[in-house]
Amino acid sequence: DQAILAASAKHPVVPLEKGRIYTYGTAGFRMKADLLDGITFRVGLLASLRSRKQNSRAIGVMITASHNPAADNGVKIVDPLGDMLEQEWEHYATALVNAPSDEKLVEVYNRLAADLKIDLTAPAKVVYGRDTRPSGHTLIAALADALDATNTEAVDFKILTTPQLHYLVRATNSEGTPLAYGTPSEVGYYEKLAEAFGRAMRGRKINGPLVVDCANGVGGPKLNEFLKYLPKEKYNLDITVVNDDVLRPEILNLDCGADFVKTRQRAPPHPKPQPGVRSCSLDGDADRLIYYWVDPDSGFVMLDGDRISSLAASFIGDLVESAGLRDELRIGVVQTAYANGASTTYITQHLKLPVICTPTGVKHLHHVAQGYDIGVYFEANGHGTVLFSPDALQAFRKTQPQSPAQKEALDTLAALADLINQTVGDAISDMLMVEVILAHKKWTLRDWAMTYTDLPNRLVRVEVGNKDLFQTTDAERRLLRPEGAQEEIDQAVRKYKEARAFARASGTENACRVYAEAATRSEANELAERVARIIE
Ligand code: NG1
Ligand code: ZN
Repeated sequence: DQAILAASAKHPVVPLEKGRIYTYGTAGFRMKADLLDGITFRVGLLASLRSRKQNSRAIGVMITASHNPAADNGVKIVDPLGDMLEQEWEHYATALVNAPSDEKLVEVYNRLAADLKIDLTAPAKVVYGRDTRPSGHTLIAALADALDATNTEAVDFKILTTPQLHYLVRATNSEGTPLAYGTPSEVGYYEKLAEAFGRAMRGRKINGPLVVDCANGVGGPKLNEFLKYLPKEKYNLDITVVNDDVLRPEILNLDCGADFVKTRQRAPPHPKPQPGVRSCSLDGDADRLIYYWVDPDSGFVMLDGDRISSLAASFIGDLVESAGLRDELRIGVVQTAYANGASTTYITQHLKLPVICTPTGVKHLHHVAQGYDIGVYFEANGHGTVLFSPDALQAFRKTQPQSPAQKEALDTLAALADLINQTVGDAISDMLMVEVILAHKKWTLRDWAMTYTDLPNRLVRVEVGNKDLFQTTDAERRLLRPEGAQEEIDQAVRKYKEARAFARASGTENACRVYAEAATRSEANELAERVARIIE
């Protein structure tokens, strides 16, 4: 207790105005970096408790604010298998962080340990990393003080992408077991992905050069490093890394990156887009991916998370068929309400695969995807992955092929399961998956874009007095409160063809979001504005 008290005094939490508290949200704690020192210290305390509760397995802590501006930062916890912190524990994080004094903090800490039957003398281990934000350096010091005060083994992996940290947590905990996920080092990550990429390509060639915009974030140096592990000539791999300047923090996520491309629906202005060149953007911590090109005739064309999801589902579905496993393995596609309606129709009617809709936030999608043998999940913003169950992995290895085609399908599936990050959405791993699929299908980005036509849509952010008044049901697609609002939205939607609209409170900002889609662009805009006026 004395050690925690003394260390906590060095890392005070900045009090909020009366009635407001810090909450562990979809992305952990995320805000202006200068508010985060005390919060990060307390998250360190929780990570040590979590490790002790989880039989001393390693817990991860990642310091990043993803696509947010450079002045922000954030801190989140990664569970032993590399997935996000169990939801129940988000409340414990909130309780620790909002304790009003150092003494109360120790009280909450000890009460949690007692209630959860945690042995505070058991070993604990926390592995951590951070993105390229300058504030990360001091936040790591706060975290290290908490680990020191609680006698926790600390492993500092320094600067990493978020998905690399998730990989390292799982690799650390599975090392030396039959479920070993990979060597628990940054090099181990590159080697695993490069080897799996080679097996998945099976001698095929990449279909043209690719420009990768790294949002001036951690993805830049990491992708440059990773490229050293890939034999470029062998696969015709011609990747140009742009926006990879991490020495000027102020340009992080500035007019570039996956979030810019998705929300502004245009290519980053720098470097000047070359018509026809295949391009993609990562976000500031390299867990989101958006593809696009500027068409000499029709202008900017974007291939977002829904496209990546349907591309993966289509390819993997065909492989499962060729592998003779269609009746054995259940494939499901998980989306949120923000998925374009045309993608949902394409997946259910053309690919004949079930689509499940969950609330926003990848933890919800991840959880539902785990219920399938092969669970494909992506948010429209480009964050997602494909999960393979132990049964699926076993089937890829154990099925006796009756033909060379069946063998090829089984081997390709096994390679994809190694190539695709199983812990969390990973832009670098997802990019390689997309490249493998396009190479197998011999598709250009235009071929990919031709699979279906997106319904015109519009997303608007609406300032409201109190966003907590907005309660939803049906995976956030309908409002329960304020009373009467949903009836008004329904009436507005009925005025348009092929239309859909919903409103919900943002989980990461103090505002509501309205999404609308309809048969034409002007109708989608009009509907979005009508709904915005209803909830304003
Ligand atoms: P909120 O602010 O709850 O809409 C946003 C994104 C989510 C998710 C989280 C976490 C949209 C519409 N919402 O959530 O998809 O990625 O941030 O980063 O893009
Ligand atoms: Zn991110």
